[in-house]
Amino acid sequence: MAIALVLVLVVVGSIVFHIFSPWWWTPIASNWGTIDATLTITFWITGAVFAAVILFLAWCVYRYRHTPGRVAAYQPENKKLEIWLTVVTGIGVAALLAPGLVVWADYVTVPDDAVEIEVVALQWQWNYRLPGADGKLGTVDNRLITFENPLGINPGDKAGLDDLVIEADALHLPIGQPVKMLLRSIDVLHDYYVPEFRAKMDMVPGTVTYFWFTPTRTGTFEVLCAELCGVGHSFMRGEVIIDTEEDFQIWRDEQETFASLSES
Ligand SMILES: [Cu+2]
Repeated sequence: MAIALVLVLVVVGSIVFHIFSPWWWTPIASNWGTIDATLTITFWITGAVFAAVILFLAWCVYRYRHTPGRVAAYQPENKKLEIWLTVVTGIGVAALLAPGLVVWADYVTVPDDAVEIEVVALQWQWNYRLPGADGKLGTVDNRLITFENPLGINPGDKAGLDDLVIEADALHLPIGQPVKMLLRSIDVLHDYYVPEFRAKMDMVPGTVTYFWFTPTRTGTFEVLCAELCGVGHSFMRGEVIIDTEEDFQIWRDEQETFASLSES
């Protein structure tokens, strides 16, 4: 009886803790509300199953408690119960997976008007490259990386000369503008993650990965590396500042281009 009661309390306690927990998501700052929705659906389904299983266990502990003279009956097959459990489990698993597939399709379909911004990760800092007046990023090659050319921009490619180079400093982005984040790493695996944007992606040396998002509110947001990348991993932080269009232009005009960096 006491164990059955403890099991019921575990369920009640878990639900109460979930409702009153001080830990919850940071307020969202991007278009990815659907990612929160999939998590909420997951919480509802797993929460309901958790409560159902534990309460069933509590009921069994109470209902079939030891009574002198009572013996257990062995029932290896029960078709009706097996069909019922398979169908309910199948629906539950499909409901967990299907919303994610819909959101993932959006996540990998970059809008045509997205601006390309490059993030270059290295142990242990974040660098960025923004397209210059031509609106295009020039080609790069990691073999061209030097102290003066930290991103390995190809000096022979005219499109790269006006690219803006932000080295180990905050990235500014304008509110409401979809951005495609092109992710490069020049050493080990990293992962670009801003919790408020609800978007992240691994950065893999030798390839360019990406994700896209649209900032929906101004403010300063912390960038974290979400892939253990060496002893400095926990210090691999940065800032993204979402500006109004006017503030963004002011910041943008102050940045150094690749051409001006190579002259100095
Ligand atoms: Cu890292």
